[in-house]
This record gives sequence, C-alpha cells and structure tokens, in this order.
Amino acid sequence: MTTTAANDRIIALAGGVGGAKLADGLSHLLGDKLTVVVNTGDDFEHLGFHISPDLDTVTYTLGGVANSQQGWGLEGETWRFMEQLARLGGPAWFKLGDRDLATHAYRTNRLREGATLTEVTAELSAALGVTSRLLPMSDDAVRTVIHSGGRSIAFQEYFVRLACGVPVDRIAFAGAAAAQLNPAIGALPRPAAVIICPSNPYLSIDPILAVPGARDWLKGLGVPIVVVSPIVGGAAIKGPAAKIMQELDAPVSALGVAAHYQGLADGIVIDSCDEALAPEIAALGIAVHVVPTVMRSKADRVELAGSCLAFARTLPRTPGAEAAPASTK
Ligand code: FO1
Repeated sequence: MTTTAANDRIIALAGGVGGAKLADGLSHLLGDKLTVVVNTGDDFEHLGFHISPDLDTVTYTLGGVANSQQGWGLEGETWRFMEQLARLGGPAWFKLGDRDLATHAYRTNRLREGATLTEVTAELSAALGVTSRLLPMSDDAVRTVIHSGGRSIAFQEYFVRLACGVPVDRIAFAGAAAAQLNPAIGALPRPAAVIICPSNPYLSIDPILAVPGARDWLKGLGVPIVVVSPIVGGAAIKGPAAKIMQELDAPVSALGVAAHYQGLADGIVIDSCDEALAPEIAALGIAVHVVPTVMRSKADRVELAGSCLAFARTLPRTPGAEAAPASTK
C-alpha cells in the first residue's frame, strides 16, 4: 500500500463483483483512507441465515480470499454442506460453501444478539484483514424486487434461481422509504472525492441511492463524484446490466450509463474502446476520462483506481471542500 496525505479520504459506492474489483484497487492505494458504502438490496434470509452477498463479495475481495473464478464466495471452497442439503431435498439452488457458511452463521448469530449489520460487517472485515472501512448502506432491511410480467420476484430468486432469465419491467426497493441511511455514513468526514464503482447501476447502485437522504448526502459533500462505466463496448463485463438496460429501453452503452447518473456524477471513466462516445457524454455536462477499464489482474485494479483518483483531482469541487487528494503514485 502506498502512503497518502492525511486528507486523502475517498468514499466508494459498490455492489457485486465488478465494483469489488475496483474497491480492491482503491483499498490497495488508500488502505484506511477508503470507505466503501455497499449495497444490501441483495440481502435475504435463506435457511435461517441472514445473507449479505455484496458485503461478503467486497469483504472477501478486499481480504484477498475471494473465489477468482466466480467472483463471489471463497477461494478453495468445498461443498459438503450443499451435497448433504441436496440429498435431504433442501433448497440447493443457492450455493453456500462450507467455509462461506461460517460467515452467514456468524452474522446471523451476532444480529440475533442485537449487533447491527454495520457492527457485524466491521467484525468480519477486521477478521479477514481488510484495512478499508466497509459500511452497509443501511442497517434497516431494503430488498430489491424485480417486477416482471405482473410478478414480483425477490432479488436472489431472479438473479440466481431464474438466472436473470425473465424480462425486467421495473425494479423496486422494498423497505427503502422507511429505511435510515447508515448513521455512520452521514458521520464520515468529507472525502476528497466519491467513486461509484463499475457495479450494475440498476441493481447495485440504485438501491443505495434509494435510501432516503443518500443522494442529498452525496451532493452535499461538494466533492467530485466519478462513476466508472460497467458497460464496455456495448456489453456488460459481467452480469445482467446490458440485458436490463435493453429491457428498460436505455441505450446499452457508456452513454446510457452516463445518462443514468446525470445530475449526480461530475465525471465518468469510460473504456478506451468507447472513446467515440466522449463528445455525446460531455454534452450531458459530465466530464469524460478514457482509459482501459477491464480489470483482469490485481495490477489492472490498482491502475484503474489510480486513474480514477487522478481524474477526480482534475474536477472542480465546491469552495470550502478539503484539498484534492495528493498523488497516490
Ligand atoms: N451467485 C450465483 O450465481 N449462484 C449462487 O449459488 C450464489 C451463491 C452465493 C452465496 C453467497 C454469496 O455471498 C453470494 C452468492 N452468489 C451466488 C452471488 C450473488 O447472488 C450475486 O453476486 C449478488 O447478489 C449480485 O451482486
């Protein structure tokens, strides 16, 4: 990890696998100067456990123990529990690895003891050696619901059981209106910039923004907000983002991503192959930075993270905001 100046705090927003990769690069550069606000709209109760897939993906990735092939779950996992569960005729569609199960049991037990999700997340991430701070968007239950052909489908049913195989008409965030933004988020010192990681805008970032006060908090920071496009060359790096954009009649491109964040993002990082879109995006009032964004290696994550921080430093901030981050190189 590279040493940074005292005011080099950065806040990142992240959801699943793609977001976790950039958060990992940022964490490598910033360590405890980074706070990652994580989507909990994917959380659900399953087999009596409270499962927080995105919190676990970010924790495992920053802890260096994530399964590199699938992106979620643990490296070197075994599946004896699932084998036995299937033999018993239990619900085997959502795969819980033997060691991953310990995370869910630990979290569920601590929540039953009265700990908040924020407290449990801090305990789990500390145990796995994560130096950056991870904060669930809310300690209250917010649940992403997919509306498709007159049906309401719970998020993991849609994502895993149905393999995103039904068309999305609308996405809702049950419980969001009554949820409180994690108080630890409002108490964060003003950062130098906010980075919205290349997570699915509709499934991973929108749930965070749906928590009352989240948008106002972000805008009120008065610092550059930079989003990294998860759409590269008209396709999603991973997951159903492109399919959902098509189904919701949004242009499946970095331009569509920029339009989605218009009014919130000050800058967008797009892939070199999308350079031709830069003038149209700039016309939306969003500054554009063009670099390779596909993260195949740890070095790619760190490179893109450094690039995002450098880009953020070029963007104007509200007078009175703290100084831009010093170089992390
Ligand atoms: N994703 C799958 O595609 N299939 C699974 O069986 C599955 C199990 C699973 C267990 C724990 C966990 O933390 C994540 C898991 N995921 C699985 C990933 C998860 O459904 C998605 O990555 C996110 O919710 C979307 O960001």
